[in-house]
Amino acid sequence: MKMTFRWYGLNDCISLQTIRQIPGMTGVVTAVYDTPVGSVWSEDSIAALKKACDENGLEMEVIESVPVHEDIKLGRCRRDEYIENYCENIRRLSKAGVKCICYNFMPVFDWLRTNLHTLAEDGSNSLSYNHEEIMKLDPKHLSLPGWDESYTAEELNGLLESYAGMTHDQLFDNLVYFLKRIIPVCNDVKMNMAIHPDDPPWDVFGLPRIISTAEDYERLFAAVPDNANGITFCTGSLGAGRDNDLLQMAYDYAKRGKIHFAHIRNIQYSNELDFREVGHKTDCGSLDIYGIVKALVEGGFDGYVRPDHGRNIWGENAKPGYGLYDRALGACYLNGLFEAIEKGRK
Ligand SMILES: [Mn+2]
Repeated sequence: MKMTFRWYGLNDCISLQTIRQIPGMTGVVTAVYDTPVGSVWSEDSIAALKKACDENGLEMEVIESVPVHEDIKLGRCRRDEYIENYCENIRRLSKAGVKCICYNFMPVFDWLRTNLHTLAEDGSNSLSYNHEEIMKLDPKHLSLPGWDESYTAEELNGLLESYAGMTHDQLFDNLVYFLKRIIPVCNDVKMNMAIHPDDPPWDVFGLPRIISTAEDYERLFAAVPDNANGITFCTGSLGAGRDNDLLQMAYDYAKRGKIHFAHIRNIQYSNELDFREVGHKTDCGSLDIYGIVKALVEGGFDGYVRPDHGRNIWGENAKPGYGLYDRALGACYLNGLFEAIEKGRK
């Protein structure tokens, strides 16, 4: 296992000098942020990130994310051009020493929350999700907290219309089309692809979502069985699905060598669908983080881990979910769990 920390590049207010001081940190998870989705990343931009990491004794072996252009998800005619660009990014990143790429295949929206600053009793605040509030929203006139307003209202409406009537099977076929073209490149250059699950793991605004359950994973692995076609096991995303058996999934997919990357965080259920993000420790929330780490270790997991979202604590007012303090605490807790469980088995 290698413990890593998400870093938003040279403009991140959390510096690499700071990250390297967290005990047990081996590297960062980052991306090139200066290029439009679907384009090829410049070798200079990749090299600048790599150089900064090298200078701080941190590895840059995981990229999160190389985003997938909507035309690929929609199966539009320009998809081949965007897939070729994606393949070129895989080659360039591999040349820079990257071993794993995290991506997702969620139409239009990725993560969805209704409040980014839900206050807890201890005075900390964190992200939360309220399904009723989501249902009340009109996706065509959306104002969601944290939603990246990279689309104008018109573009968003156009995009939503393009997805009208798209079924789960059609979206899945478009994912397989994409994977069948990129995985041979991954095999050539020894890159692992790690698809992030849907967050939350159910359809939103009538848009299909296809990486939410154990059944979805079986379909994914069967369609493209190569080892390079793996997953990002995100406990907070999958854990919002009350029927997902995270311990079983963690053990099973680790055993099959499918988990290239793990995002670990805890959430507290407030009813059947709603939740808020909490501290990483098991008894802070509804997920058995100890049990999940134990299942990963027993399954032989040897991929990358990062503490996923943290709360705002100690007066920090960070990018939602991505402050320093709570994620650093999470990393230390997770390192402790891994060490104890791994040594306990010897
Ligand atoms: Mn995640």
